[in-house]
Formats: sequence, structure tokens, C-alpha cells
Amino acid sequence: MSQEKFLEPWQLRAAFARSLSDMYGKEVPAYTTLLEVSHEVNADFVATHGADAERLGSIDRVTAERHGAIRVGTPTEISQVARIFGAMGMHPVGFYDLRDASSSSVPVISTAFRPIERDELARNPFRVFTSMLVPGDRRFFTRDQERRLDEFLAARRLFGPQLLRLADRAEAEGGLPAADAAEFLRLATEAFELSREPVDQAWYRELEGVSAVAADIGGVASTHINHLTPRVLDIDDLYARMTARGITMIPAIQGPPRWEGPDVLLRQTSFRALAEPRTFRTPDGQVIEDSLRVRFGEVEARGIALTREGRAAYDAAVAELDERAAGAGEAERQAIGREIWHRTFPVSETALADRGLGYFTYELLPDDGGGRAPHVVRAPVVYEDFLPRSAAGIFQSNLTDEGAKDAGQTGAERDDDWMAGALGRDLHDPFELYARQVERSRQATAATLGVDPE
Ligand code: OOG
Ligand code: NI
Repeated sequence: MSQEKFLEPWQLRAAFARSLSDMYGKEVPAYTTLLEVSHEVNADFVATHGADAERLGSIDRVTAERHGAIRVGTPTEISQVARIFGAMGMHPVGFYDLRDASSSSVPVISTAFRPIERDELARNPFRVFTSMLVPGDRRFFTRDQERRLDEFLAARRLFGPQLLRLADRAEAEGGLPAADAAEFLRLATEAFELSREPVDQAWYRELEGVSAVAADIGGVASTHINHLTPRVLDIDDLYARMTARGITMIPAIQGPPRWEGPDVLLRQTSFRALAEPRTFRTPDGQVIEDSLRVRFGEVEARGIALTREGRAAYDAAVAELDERAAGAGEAERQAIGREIWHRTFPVSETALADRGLGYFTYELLPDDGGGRAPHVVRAPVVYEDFLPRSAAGIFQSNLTDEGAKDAGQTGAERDDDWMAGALGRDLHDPFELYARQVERSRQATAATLGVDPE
């Protein structure tokens, strides 16, 4: 019997991330520039910071690390997405309601598909932020628009039967033989390419009047990757280098300000969506060339995961910053941000751990041969998730206009249970995943030492 190579879920995930990245680089050349600059920033950071640079992930992991974003229309579509990502060991984590995440809002709810085990994350942390339209939300859509959206979405097919069959098989059998894996990866990548099919102009423009995101989801018969985001070790450096290359970035870095203390959660920025040629079918039946700006380049820096207490402090700090910096320029906003941060978070990582604001694991380091006895070190846990407010900011900064939301109308009830039902799977709570990782490290260290590391 021939020994055909068998690809496990993490190998499918790593290969998919690469294949999507190659495809997106061809479709959006500016993404390739972003990757180049990210590599420069990371290489320089490692050169100046040495081993410290790798405390929140090995340089191999960070170099390959990406997140993508996709947008779908219905529970059926998101449940199919869950099967495709399930084949790659990516599970739904977290519930994000972007409909009122900040002053800017978009008619979607979201989750992120990602690996949930520590060794799986270390092998390849690829994650995809996945948003689903809420046509039933009356603040955005009329009853008539909801009906037409439902009809349009029900008639389209984003993922073919062969792709879904292979996905189910991979999930059931813990991977795929090489030939099937290649077919699965080809079909999965193709499903997220930008379609050349003409777009119904009148329908697209009508939805755009509500929200550009609604048009991007419900105005076209296919889906596509919206952005792919590399991770950098110094986002301020990246921002400066991109600007020096003449690339216009959005005015701000979303998330925590730059400051002297430990980096927490997630900082993100992007360059504005680029005009891409698209064909439209006009109401009188003509096919014309025009362009759309929906896809952009984003980059992120990841910090330490915060506990519920830490996160509550973060949310309060952001709310205070918004209130006090309303109408202020970017420099002033940064200054106010740093002042609030100094009051909210300790400048030392040790204090962050001692005050129970961040997640830290315990590692037993062996005798280093240099006379140092085995000892326990506390290591920060990297934040693997997203921030709803930053996400809304990223969405909004790339929309051509604000869209229309009628705050007088009632929304549609959507929560994590509803999302789990749509997915047909468990929806993991990010805090529980981090806490479990900490607990396991504590138990492993305690078992070796015979005492609790704390
Ligand atoms: C998703 C926007 C959110 C992030 O990194 O927070 C996001 C989208 O534009 O579809 O990707
Ligand atoms: Ni993103």
C-alpha cells in the first residue's frame, strides 16, 4: 500500500492561510507591500530586543500570523463557514455585536474562528473574524428590504457541495490524505476570491444607502475575503514606515494608546480601502465597468490577554477617553489616553499579574547548565481575540459614508446563544479559554514541583 501523506487540521490551517495570502496578494498588491514592511519591522524589533521580542509568541509564529475577515448573510451560510473552518481546527470564539459597538455601527453580529488549544495556537494561530448580516434589524432595514434580502440570500450558494463534503470528512477523520487536502484547499481558497460576475447596480446602491457593509454582503451573489492582517511587534514603527512610503493610513491606531507599561489586548490600524474595478448590470440591462472600495489592508500588534477585571478597567478607560477627547486632535487624544492609562494600569508586568488584571501562565524552566537551578517563571498569555469597538472603528474608517440608522426603531435580539444556534456548535467564551490555559499550566507546574507555583 502506498503511504500517501496525511494532513492534520493544523497543517490544513497553515496551508490555507498561505494559500489565501498568496491569492489576496495577487488581488490586492498593496497587501504585499504591507507584508514587506511588516517583515522589516519585525526583523528590526527582534534584532534590537533579543529574546524579549518572543515573549508573546515565537518569531516563526508571528511571521506567519494572520487574521482574515469575511462577511456572510444567513445562519445557513455561517454554519457552512463553521464546517469549513472546523476542518482546519478553527472553532467559534466570542460574540461581537457591531450594531452598537460605538458611535459608528454596522448591521452585523460576529464571531471569530480560531484554534483554541495552546499547542495548536503555537503551530499556526490563523483566525478569521466572521460577520453575519442582521436583515431583521428594523433600525437598518425596512420590512420590505428584509424580505428582498432574505430572498436574494436564499437564492445564492457560497460554498459548493464538494467543498462541504471534504470539510465534513476532514473534521470527522481528523484530517485528509494529500490529494483530497489539495482539492479542499483549492475549493476553500476559490470560495473567497473576488467574483467577476456583474453586480446588480440598483440593488447594490439601495443597500449602500443603508450601509456599505450591507451592500458588500447582501448586494453580491458571492463572498470574498475582506482583508488579511499580518501581526507586527511594533505598530507605531509600522505606521511611520507605511506613511513614509506614501501610503495613506487611517488617522489613528485603534485600541490602547502607546505608553511605557505592558502592551495589552490588541492595537490595530489600516490603510483605506482601495478602488477595485467591478462590473455592474444597470437597470436597463447594460454591463458597465465601475469600481468599489471595500477591501483594505490592516495590521495589528497583540499584547497580554486581560482578565474580566482587566477588561472592565479597559472598557471604562476607553469610555472615559472617548468622553474627554471628543473633538480633540490625534496628538491630544494620545496624551489624554496615556494619562488615563497611568491611572488605570500598572506600568510593570508583575503588578499587572499581581493585581489579577492580566492572564499569566507558570512555566518550569530547567537547570540552564550555568548553575541556575530549575525555577518557575510567570509568562504572559497573548490575546488571541478581537475588540468590538476597534472592529467597528475598522469597519467604519473604511466605509465611504455613514449609512443610515434609525435609532427610533427597535433592533433584533441577538446574543451568544442565538449565534451558537445559528452555527450549530458551541460558541467558546474567550475568558474561559484563557483561564483554562492558566489553570493547566498551574497544575502541570504543581505536579512537577509538588507545590502550587503561586
Ligand atoms: C471586519 C472588521 C473587524 C478586526 O480586526 O477587528 C476586524 C470586517 O471589516 O469585515 O477585522
Ligand atoms: Ni481585521
